Amino acid sequence: MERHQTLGEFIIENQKDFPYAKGELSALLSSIKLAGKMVNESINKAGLAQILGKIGRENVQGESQAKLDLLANDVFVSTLKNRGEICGIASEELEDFIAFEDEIHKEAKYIVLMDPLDGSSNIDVDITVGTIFSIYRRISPVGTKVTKEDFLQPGKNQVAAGYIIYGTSTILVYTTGNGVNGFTFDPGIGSFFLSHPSIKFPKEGCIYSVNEGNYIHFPKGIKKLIKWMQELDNASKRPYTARYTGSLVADFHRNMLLGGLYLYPQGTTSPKGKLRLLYECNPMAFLAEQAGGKASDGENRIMEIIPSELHERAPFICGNSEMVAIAERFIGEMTKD
Ligand code: P6P
Repeated sequence: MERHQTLGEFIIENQKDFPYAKGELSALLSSIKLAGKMVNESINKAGLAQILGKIGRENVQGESQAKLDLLANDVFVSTLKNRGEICGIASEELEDFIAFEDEIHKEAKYIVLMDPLDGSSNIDVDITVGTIFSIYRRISPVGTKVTKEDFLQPGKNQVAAGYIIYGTSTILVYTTGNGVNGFTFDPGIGSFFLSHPSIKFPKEGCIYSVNEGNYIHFPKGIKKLIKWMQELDNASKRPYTARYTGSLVADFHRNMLLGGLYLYPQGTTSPKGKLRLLYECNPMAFLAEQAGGKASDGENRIMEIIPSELHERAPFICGNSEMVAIAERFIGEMTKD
């Protein structure tokens, strides 16, 4: 009987793509897989285990923290630390990065940045949420304590990135720079199986994802773009449709499979937009480019931006190359006026 390849088998089979790695990256990806299974299990029974709701505290972003935000953060930090392949980790839920200072971890080559549970405001109403991760090789000397500079690298330096989408299925999607592959979790067996090999954006897309409640705050070019997509007689002659869940992972995943554009532009109330460059924009940008798409801040390639702060934000326009190019054209035309 033909069976799908497991994530573990896929990771090992593709380890040869990293001649310099002696399996550390493979072990790190496997620890992410394990943590994802543990978070998935908690999410699926959240309503029964009294782990829904807020904890009455705000994170460094000023966003109220959900109980599952902290649970997911703790699961990923402890599981990745225990595997011993990273020298430090940064998270949306932690003000500063964590340096693992024992001898074993100081010898590790990799660092991870993550949003342990993206879209968590959707949890209590049972809408899809996700985990986003981004992996870099450290730039400080192996054997020393990890530094802030290790975390403030441009997105083009990522060695791997991905997300786990906790939806009608739980799917781990990742890239190591050799394309994008998706693995669906089979809870009966407890393994992820290759279900979405070599994912590519469809050439054309007709979905756009933006919070139109912020329309009055958008730059003129974005307003013009949204109205253009809503007109039936636009040059593309393709009726666009709006889909927005308030969960980046869910909107990105759907748009990558069906063809679409995700926008979180800057606005008068958020001069650099809302999404965080290091653990939302960059990993999704890596995936988008590996799937034949694009990701920009409206002018510049997202993965070229040199970060200056751990939690800095960036305007984010990501999806089909053709749709991102149209958005950049509208923005460019309006800035010339
Ligand atoms: P808004 C979730 O908080 C998040 O970071 C993304 O997952 C999501 O796309 C966006 O913010 C939603 O923000 O302002 O539309 O609620």
